[in-house]
Amino acid sequence: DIEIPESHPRYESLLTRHRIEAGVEKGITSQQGLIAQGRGEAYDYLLGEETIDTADEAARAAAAHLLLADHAVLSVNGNAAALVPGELVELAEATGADVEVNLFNRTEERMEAIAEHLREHGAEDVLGLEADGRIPGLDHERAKVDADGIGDADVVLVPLEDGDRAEALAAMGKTELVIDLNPLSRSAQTATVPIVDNIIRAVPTITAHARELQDASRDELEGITDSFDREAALAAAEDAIRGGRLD
Ligand code: PTJ
Repeated sequence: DIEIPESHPRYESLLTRHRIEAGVEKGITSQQGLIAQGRGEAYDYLLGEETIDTADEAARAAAAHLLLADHAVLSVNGNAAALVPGELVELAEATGADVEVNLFNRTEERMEAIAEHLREHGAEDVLGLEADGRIPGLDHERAKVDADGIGDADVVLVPLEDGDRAEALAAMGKTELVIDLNPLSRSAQTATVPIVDNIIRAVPTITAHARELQDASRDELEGITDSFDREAALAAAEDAIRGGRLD
């Protein structure tokens, strides 16, 4: 393991990189995952590596959707598993959501390695290995889901999703909660709730809101989801990035 002093000005960013590298070494994260992380880092740098107010509001709306759901599923890919395995398990526990491994570049080895990694971090049931359901409109491998998981879900959290799948899930009528640092990506653009923030910060933020809203009434939760303005959140994130560090 490498040692990064916490006082380093870019501590979190270096820690994140290290986790992604370790993920590749463990057979969890794909090589493409490294490229995706690099792209994400560039946006995060421009955002000031912090959770902007509208991302916090989005995280709160996402928490309300997860609590209101009949069946919520957290979709986990190779980057999410490497970066926030324990945090995803905590979010699942706080909201009653299921956890499903769902990969862009699906291989049985990586499916197994990620499921095992999540179990090591406390997950009891990990879905995704049965793959007896399909997302309509996608080619074979990328369409695979569990029929009693994402196939059945009314609310899905899809961190770092590729645009095609985000669109196909939205076309199935699912409420999509997307974590993506690029507010212009098709995933963020098609999401019911786009959370423009680093997954490292976003997942614990959603969990904190879910815990705080634990005893909220249905009316109160619906008030939060109804008043969330996705267009305004996307515009604010884009402004923050364009204004970036020039402010
Ligand atoms: O493990 P797999 O096979 O499912 O593959 C996962 C990746 C992420 C490689 C795959 O879905 C992919 O290629 O995604 P894209 O099209 O590169 O999109 C990833 C998006 O996530 C980009 O818009 C990035 O800006 C964003 N992103 C990258 N790292 C982070 C991030 N968003 C939030 N937090 C991050 N740490």
